[in-house]
Amino acid sequence: MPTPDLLDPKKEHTLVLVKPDGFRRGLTGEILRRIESKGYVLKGLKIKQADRALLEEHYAEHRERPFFQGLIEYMSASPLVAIVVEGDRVIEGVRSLMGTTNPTLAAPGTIRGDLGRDWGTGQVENLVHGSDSTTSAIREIALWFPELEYHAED
Ligand code: IDP
Repeated sequence: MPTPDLLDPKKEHTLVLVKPDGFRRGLTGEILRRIESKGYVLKGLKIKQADRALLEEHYAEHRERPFFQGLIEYMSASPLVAIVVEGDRVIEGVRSLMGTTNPTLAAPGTIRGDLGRDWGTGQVENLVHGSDSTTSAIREIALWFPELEYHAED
C-alpha cells in the first residue's frame, strides 16, 4: 500500500485553485511563484478536469445566485490546477495575494489586479480561488484531495 501524503493538523492549510483561465494562459508558474515566494509550502498539487458535481459541491453556497450556472461552465470548460498550501495564517495570506473578486477592481500588486482581465461578458474570470475561512479550507481540501490525510495528534 502506498503511504498517504500527510498534513500536520497543527499547521494551517488552504485550498488554492488556478482556475481554467489561469491554467490555459500559462499563469500557473507565476501564481505559484507568488505563493512560494511568500514562504508558503505546497503540500499537494494536481491538474484536474473538474466535473459539474464536484464544482456544484465546491460552490454550494452560491447555488441560488444568478451567476451560478455561468460559474460552473467557466470552471468546467478546461482543466484547472488544485493545490493544498500550508503556512502561518495562510488562508488570510493567500486571500490577500489574490485580491478582490473583480479583476478590474483588484489592487495592483495582487494576482487578480496584475493579471486578471475583464472580458465584458458578465462572467468574472479571475484566475484563482483561495478558501475564505478555516471551515471552508477543511471542507474544500477534503473535497479536492480525499487522498490527503492528517497526522494523528501526538
Ligand atoms: P472569491 O472567489 O473572491 O472568494 P466569491 O464571492 O466567493 O468570490 O465568488 C466565487 C466565484 O464566483 C468568484 O471568484 C467568481 O469566479 C464568481 N463570481 C462571483 N461574483 C460574481 C458575479 O457577480 N458575476 C459572475 N461571477 C461571479
